Amino acid sequence: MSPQPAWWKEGVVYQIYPRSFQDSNGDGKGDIPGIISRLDEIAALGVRVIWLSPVYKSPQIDNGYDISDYYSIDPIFGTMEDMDRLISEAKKRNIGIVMDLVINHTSDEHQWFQKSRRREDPYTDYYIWQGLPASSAQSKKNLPNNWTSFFMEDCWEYDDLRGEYYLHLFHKKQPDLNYKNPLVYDEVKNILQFWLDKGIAGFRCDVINVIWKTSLADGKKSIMLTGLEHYKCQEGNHDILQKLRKDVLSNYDCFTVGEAVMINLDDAKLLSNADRQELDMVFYFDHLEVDRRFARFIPKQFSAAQLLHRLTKWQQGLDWNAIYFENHDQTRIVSHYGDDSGAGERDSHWERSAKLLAALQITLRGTPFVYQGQEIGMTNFDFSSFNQIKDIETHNLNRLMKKLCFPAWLRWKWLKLSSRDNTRTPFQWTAGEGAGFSTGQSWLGINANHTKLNYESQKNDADSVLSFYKKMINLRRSSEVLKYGEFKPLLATKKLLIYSRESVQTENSSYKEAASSEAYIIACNFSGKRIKLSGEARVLLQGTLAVSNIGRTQWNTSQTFLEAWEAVVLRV
Ligand code: ISL
Repeated sequence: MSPQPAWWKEGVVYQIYPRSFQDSNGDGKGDIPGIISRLDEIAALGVRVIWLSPVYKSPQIDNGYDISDYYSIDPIFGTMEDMDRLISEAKKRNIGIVMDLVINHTSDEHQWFQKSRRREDPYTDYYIWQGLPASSAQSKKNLPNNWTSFFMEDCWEYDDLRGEYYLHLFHKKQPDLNYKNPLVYDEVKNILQFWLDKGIAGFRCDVINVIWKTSLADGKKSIMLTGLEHYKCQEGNHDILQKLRKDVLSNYDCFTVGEAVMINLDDAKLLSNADRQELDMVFYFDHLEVDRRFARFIPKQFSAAQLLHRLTKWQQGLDWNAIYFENHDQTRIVSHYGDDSGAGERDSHWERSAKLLAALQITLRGTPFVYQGQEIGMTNFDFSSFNQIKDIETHNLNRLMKKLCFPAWLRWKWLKLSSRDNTRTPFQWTAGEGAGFSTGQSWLGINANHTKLNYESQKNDADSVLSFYKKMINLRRSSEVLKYGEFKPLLATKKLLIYSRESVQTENSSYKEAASSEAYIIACNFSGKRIKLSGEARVLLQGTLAVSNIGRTQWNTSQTFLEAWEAVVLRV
């Protein structure tokens, strides 16, 4: 069934992590005036929406995902006037602004929490408070239950003033809101209305599938997230999302994309399929964990066949997908699924694999989300020790692994690969001092490869990674089939995957008959070596060359191999 057209399905979304994008006042942290100064560059990429990671007032314990006031901008990022200017200046370039909605928890410095711990009505039950457990049997640590947090700690913090424990699924300075309290729901409604009335284009909803805790009973012991079964995708959670849609979101021309942790396909359908009237899209993690165990923390072998298998599940399983390869919690895709050797050099495995991953992402079915720096092929950080890392999750995981007697070399090897700081290093605008990001001391280390890998050296280079992203985004914009056509897996091996995008046909017309209408075949070689094409692959790869990432000018249908890290997009 072909998806209902919508503007947010047609455009590309560009995610900005304000702290690392562009600093305008030399304090070493990016800010809103810095983003405004780069709107023309963003518009030149052909994006239709900017997703802004949090800029609200915050103690910045978790870089803004700990909000102390939803109605004001944190001074490190600027003022509300700056925010209004960003929304209007972006609109002039036909770019909508999507805000990050972090409502599973607030900062413990939010006035709601300060009043709640003092039992000041009506805030007394705005959070999830528990007295000391009746019998210590409940939890050997004498905590209300045995739940473990996303940041590898216990989930309960005792508050002396209140004389009770409060729940925090993330850091102890991020207490969870109590959605069983209708006043909390009203507060959230007001936040949505405030920002939508400012003319924003929608919300990216942070961990939006864990906000309703059905019970606080002990969870089944598990290596990660003990207790998850009591708060993941609960009925109450779906009710809240349907109410927010009916009460607020449906009154505006906007869209929502929800980050949904630990979900399977059925969970995603309930959260985002059109007939559910909840979210418009969800971010799942499955497609980025092909070569990982335990979320993204422990590496294992990559397989192109496994990747195609997982992509196919979601591509064909959901009404509409949110297609992302990077964000501020993940690692750089060229270092993850590609090969970042020769970073910044022409026709290196870095350049080829960065372009291959662009061709793959932009030709999948769904709304593409491009993360800042991905469009120039930024790589994982080049840190050499833990003290260069700022991310609380990485430090907590290191502490836990140390307690479990993991040797230092192994802890560094695994955490270097998975740390969230890999995508948080400052944007590499130039080869110069501070990479054109800041004239001050940047809050996080700048990758030394910025001398060769930077926006400035790519912007006027027709064969750069940046130009390739622009080409792919343009191709998608001009193609109904790349936007709305169905996705079909055709062939996959350990290193090679081939799939097609074709206009939605009724079931009784075979593939060949459909040749009359526009269709594309995409083939990607995920290895640093030339691979021989099987007979079956050669039969499939019939068509005229639309895009090549290695400078081919035509596709010879008798082609018998793909070069190292080669991708071809053929029009059939
Ligand atoms: O990526 C993760 C799991 O693989 C976790 O790092 C992440 O904590 C989880 O996806 C939730 O992320 C969101 O909420 C967190 C915040 O730290 C993340 O930056 C945000 O994306 C708490 O608000």
